[in-house]
Amino acid sequence: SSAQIGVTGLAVMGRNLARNFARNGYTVAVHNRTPSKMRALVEEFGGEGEFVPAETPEELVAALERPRRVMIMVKAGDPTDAVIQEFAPLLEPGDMIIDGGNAHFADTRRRERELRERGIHFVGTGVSGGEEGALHGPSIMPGGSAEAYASLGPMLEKISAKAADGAPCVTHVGADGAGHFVKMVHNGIEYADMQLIGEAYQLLRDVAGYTPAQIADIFRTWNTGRLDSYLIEITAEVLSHVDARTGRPFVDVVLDQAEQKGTGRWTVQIALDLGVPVSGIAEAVFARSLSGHAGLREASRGLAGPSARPLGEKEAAAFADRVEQALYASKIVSYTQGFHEIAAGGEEYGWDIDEGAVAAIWRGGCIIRAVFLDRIRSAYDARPDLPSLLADKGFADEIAAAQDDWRAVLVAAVQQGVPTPGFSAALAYYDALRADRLPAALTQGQRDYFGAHTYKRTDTEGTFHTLWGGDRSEVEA
Ligand code: NBP
Repeated sequence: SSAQIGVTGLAVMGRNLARNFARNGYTVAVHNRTPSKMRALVEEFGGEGEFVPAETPEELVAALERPRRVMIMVKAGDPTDAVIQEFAPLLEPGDMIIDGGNAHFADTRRRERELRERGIHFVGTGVSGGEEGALHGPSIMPGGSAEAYASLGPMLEKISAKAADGAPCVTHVGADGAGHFVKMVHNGIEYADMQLIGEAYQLLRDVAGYTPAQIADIFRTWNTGRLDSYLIEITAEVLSHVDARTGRPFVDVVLDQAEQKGTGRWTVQIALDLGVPVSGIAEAVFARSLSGHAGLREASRGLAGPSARPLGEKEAAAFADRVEQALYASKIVSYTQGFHEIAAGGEEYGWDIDEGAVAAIWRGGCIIRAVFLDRIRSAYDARPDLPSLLADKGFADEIAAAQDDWRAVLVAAVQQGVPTPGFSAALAYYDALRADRLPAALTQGQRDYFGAHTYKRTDTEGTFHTLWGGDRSEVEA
């Protein structure tokens, strides 16, 4: 019994995480339901470090030092419960089960509670960065108890990605499901980032008239500035890729129907429950669903509307600069919304989440890694009770400087019929927040008219109702 950690579930993610632990000097017991995958791992990568092959759950558990740490990397949902059922009876109080799959945080809360009753620590942890991240260093978002983190944290810090300043991209996010909650919002923000980049591309293509190769160069330039990020970098790569079969731009031969696995949808569903406006993330999820409705799109193709009239060379370059401003401002808004959801989740579930620390661990390893996250971290460091990212003077100033261009880009998009749900939702959110008065007052009047739902007044305390069907006098409710 010498292994510091056991990994069960050795598909792409589990295999690479096990290798990452081994490469960092840990002895790793490895197990998979179908043992051939376990044997293949040991055969192919056994030279990278110390692996203890386990054919059965009993063998895996027997190989571990105490308190035991068993990491589960299987398909989220029922398979995770099945594996917990298999391992929990073999463990003792003080031992730990770590679920690194993409679990729904509500499942993680339930599992944590059930295992806690048996004295077993359950650490639901978000792991971002795909298979490459798992091998070379992911961004890790563990929940669970502080006691569990004290024992597990140093190992996670070792295998995690490191930010540019050398800080490990892992932090104890909060109790029970906090880690999976934050991972969920991370994915929602990722959807929004991708949608905004997609809209920028479409505008550069249709309004500015650039080719995919030219747009790739524009993204490369943007990637040297404040938009510097993994997603902008790979966007340039995808746009400059030429299809070998046809010689056409790759982006022109791919079916334009985006798929999704569900974490973006969860982010929006939970935001609806929490009453948090994450309109940018919601538009990103809806944009993917819309793209997939092939029949509906086919039936709508003849609908009237303007077609884009590409700009001349000089105007196009100026327009591209404006699109950069619009993209950056919209990005600030979607992170504002995502961090609002994290704060609201923390309040609802009693997690003490340090938003600045969350921004910091997203700086490396994960899909949304970006220079921008340093800014968010600094904003929260400067003011831990920041009510909204837009309340940070730096971000507010940047939006102030960007907004004329942001609005001009949207005017062009609307006039030329280019759909920009992400840019538009972000601007509407911004304008609604800064408005002196919202039509919510009228909504309250309508609700009181048809349903006697009452309203409050701006000039005096109390709750009121107008006798709409009578003499329209006001009564106190
Ligand atoms: P998969 O999600 O494809 O799951 C395959 C693994 O689950 C195999 O080891 C399989 O064993 C095992 N498994 C299943 Br399915 N049902 C089982 C059961 N009833 N009992 C025991 N084992 C069972 O693997 P993955 O793509 O490596 O992802 C693992 C986790 O990490 C998932 O939760 C995923 O959402 C998450 N994640 C994935 C990525 C990514 O980029 N792929 C990124 C971040 C997080 P078998 O070999 O015997 O069939």
